[in-house]
Amino acid sequence: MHIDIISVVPELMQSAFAHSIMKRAQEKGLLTVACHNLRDYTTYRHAQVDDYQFGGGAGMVLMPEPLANAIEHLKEQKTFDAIIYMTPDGPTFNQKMANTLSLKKNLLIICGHYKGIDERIRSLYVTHEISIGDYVLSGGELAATVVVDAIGRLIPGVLNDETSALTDSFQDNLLAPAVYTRPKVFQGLEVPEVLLNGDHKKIEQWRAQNALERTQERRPDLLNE
Ligand code: 6GU
Repeated sequence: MHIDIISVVPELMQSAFAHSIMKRAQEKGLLTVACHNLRDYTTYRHAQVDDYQFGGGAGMVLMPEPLANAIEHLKEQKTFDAIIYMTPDGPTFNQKMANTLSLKKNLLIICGHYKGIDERIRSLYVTHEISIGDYVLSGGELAATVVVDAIGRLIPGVLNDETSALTDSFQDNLLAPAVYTRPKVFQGLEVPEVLLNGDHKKIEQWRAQNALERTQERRPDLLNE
């Protein structure tokens, strides 16, 4: 998969993609991420990319021409399966959306900043909009890193143990079961006996039960989806 990201502060994202699983995905050649600075695509003086909004009101808006220049430039090099605008007024991101997007080949993500982007870019170019939750961030960059991480780890071959994404929380509308490691007793609390005796069938049963109980207790809404 290849992901292009357009942003006014690409530096905000670079380190998120340079470590851990995102790093491994790129080293394995399964994922490439290219961050593009919107200021490289403006023809306005002083690398201006934003302006006051028509009609008045607080906050700057990203102008349409630099965004269109950047998008057109990237579209000349590849065909995008989705052009995604990160925005708090989009549909809320979830595991199902991550699963769907992880099967795509080329994604383009547009990060807004300030009050957002000129509405005409949304009309003309954007095919998908994504919010990561009901709160407002200063820009789409942190949200884009969340989305890229969630998608990237689902690309086949990225995770070491291919089954481990299948046992994640949300993968089948269940939260993941509790996990334990050494020592067997910690501050008086013991690891559940069933996990220690090597009976894999019993362990699977315990995990399924624990996942169901946790979901009922913490996120009953998931069970009705
Ligand atoms: Cl995608 N962008 C911004 N600026 N704020 C957000 C968001 C996105 N998702 C939740 N809050």
